Amino acid sequence: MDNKILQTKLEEGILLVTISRPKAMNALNTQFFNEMDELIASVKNNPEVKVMVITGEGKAFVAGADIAEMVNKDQAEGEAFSRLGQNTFRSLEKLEIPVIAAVNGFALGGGMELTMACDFRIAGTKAKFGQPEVNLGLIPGYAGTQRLSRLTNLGTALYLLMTADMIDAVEALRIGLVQKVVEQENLMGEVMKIAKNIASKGPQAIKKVKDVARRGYEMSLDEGADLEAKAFGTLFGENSEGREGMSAFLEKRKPEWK
Ligand code: CO8
Repeated sequence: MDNKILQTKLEEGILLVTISRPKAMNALNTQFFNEMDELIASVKNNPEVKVMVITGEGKAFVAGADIAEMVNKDQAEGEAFSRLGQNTFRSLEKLEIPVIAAVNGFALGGGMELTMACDFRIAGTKAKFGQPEVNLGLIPGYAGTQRLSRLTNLGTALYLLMTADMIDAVEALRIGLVQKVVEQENLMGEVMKIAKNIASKGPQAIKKVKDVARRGYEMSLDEGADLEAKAFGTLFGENSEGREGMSAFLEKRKPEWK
């Protein structure tokens, strides 16, 4: 029996990662973070992987950090557990390739924080989002207090963080937390279609657009625009991807990416 929490499948350049601990609603424990760190390291060294998709098995995406593992922690251990998750999610966010969250069900607490570390979120109609930490006398610990306001706005973030309200996929779409809502039974089909579409684009361009948009978001407009100009230039060298893409257009053929 495979006791791994992360089940993976590589298909046409798309790495589908299923979080599989359904008896505990896929709650995030130390084993999860260790496996995710290993997976991120292996993806960095695998040029076959063009896009990563993360989903959950059963009725949850992830129902939060593992409360049973957290309950006996002291102050130093609590802080360390927070940093463990923060570091993993930050490395996930910094992967060069796109990472899509396919939100199939409950994405609560650390689970919602995981979706927010992905590049964008596609939700099935059964998806539910929430930051219920204050119900437990806690606060989010995987940078949810930071990412939620950046992805929506400060008022929306504070409302959700303070009320611990659980919202459905349509409300998540309305506040800009998710980018698309699809019928539950079509979720994985739709997400794979989106992932394959992205994987068909110039791979260097996709990596650059992620890098520039993400890093630029934390800079002034002038600094971000400078980053963009430099990245733009790199796509023009001899044998470059941009040259191939533009030539293919003019020659009315499909580009051949390296
Ligand atoms: N941790 C551990 N076990 C969990 C968790 C969790 N987060 N969520 C569910 N489970 C377990 C339940 O205990 C239950 O186990 P058992 O069968 O052994 O009793 C099993 O999963 C099934 O759960 P339910 O019976 O409750 O299933 P329901 O369908 O009735 O309810 C819910 C589903 C609504 C998802 C419900 O389980 C729930 O409310 N879960 C907790 C949600 C929550 O509060 N999440 C936030 C956790 S705190 C957090 O994420 C902080 C992140 C930052 C941490 C920083 C580190 C310090």
